[in-house]
Amino acid sequence: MGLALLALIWLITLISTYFFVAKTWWLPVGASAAAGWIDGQFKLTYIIMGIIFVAAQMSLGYLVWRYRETPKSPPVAYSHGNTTLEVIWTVLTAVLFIGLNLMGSRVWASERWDAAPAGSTQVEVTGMQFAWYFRYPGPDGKYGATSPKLMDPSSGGEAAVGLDTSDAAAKDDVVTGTMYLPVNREVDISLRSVDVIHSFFVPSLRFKQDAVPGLNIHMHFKPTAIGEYEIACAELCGLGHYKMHGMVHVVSQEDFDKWLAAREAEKQ
Ligand SMILES: [Cu+2]
Repeated sequence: MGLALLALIWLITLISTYFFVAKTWWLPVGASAAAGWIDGQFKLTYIIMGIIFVAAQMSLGYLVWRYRETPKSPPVAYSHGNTTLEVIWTVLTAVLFIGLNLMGSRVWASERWDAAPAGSTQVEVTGMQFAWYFRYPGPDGKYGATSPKLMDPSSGGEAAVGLDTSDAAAKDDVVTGTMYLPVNREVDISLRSVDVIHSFFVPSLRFKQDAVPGLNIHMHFKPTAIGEYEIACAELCGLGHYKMHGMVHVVSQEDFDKWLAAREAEKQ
């Protein structure tokens, strides 16, 4: 029985480790400036945790077998264990946990707390049950006023985000259901939510941030490869959560300008 348990524990350990080593369910190829940084952090975390995981599970399997019950086994005795060892592994775990957190938080903090560079593409992202809307401030570079009183999600587009069309700055605002971004230019995002907490997640851009009702959350990131990337809502936000999906089209600056000009023209 001891040997069967040892084999089972080792087998589960090796099979689950294999999927991480073979990167079976890995993230898609990174397409933003922070991707290398974030992937490096993932790698470091997985390597350290992987070594600890394999060592712990292998020893567990071995000990289960080593101290199996035999006719000669002595009666079970209570052992307190070893306080010094407990202190050591608790401190080591804490150092590792806090250290990895501090390292990882620097990536997020640089996108959150450092101001977006001048000349960034401005996009306001609004999450609502169950769609994403994207607003561009237009040639004046200023977002027009919005009001919760004007919000009508069933109408979609400008009405969904509650755009106040009587505001002069709102005249050239473009609201779309698909996100377009120019490549290799920093994007200054204003993230908002109409109803509940949503999470704007673009795996390829390694970007994920909650949208919280009542808050306008500024973040910035830089897409570095032309392509189409999937947006998912990463916060369970209601019955239609699974279909709260969208696309980011990262295009050349020229294509972006053309696309935006076409949207402006549609408005007139
Ligand atoms: Cu959602």
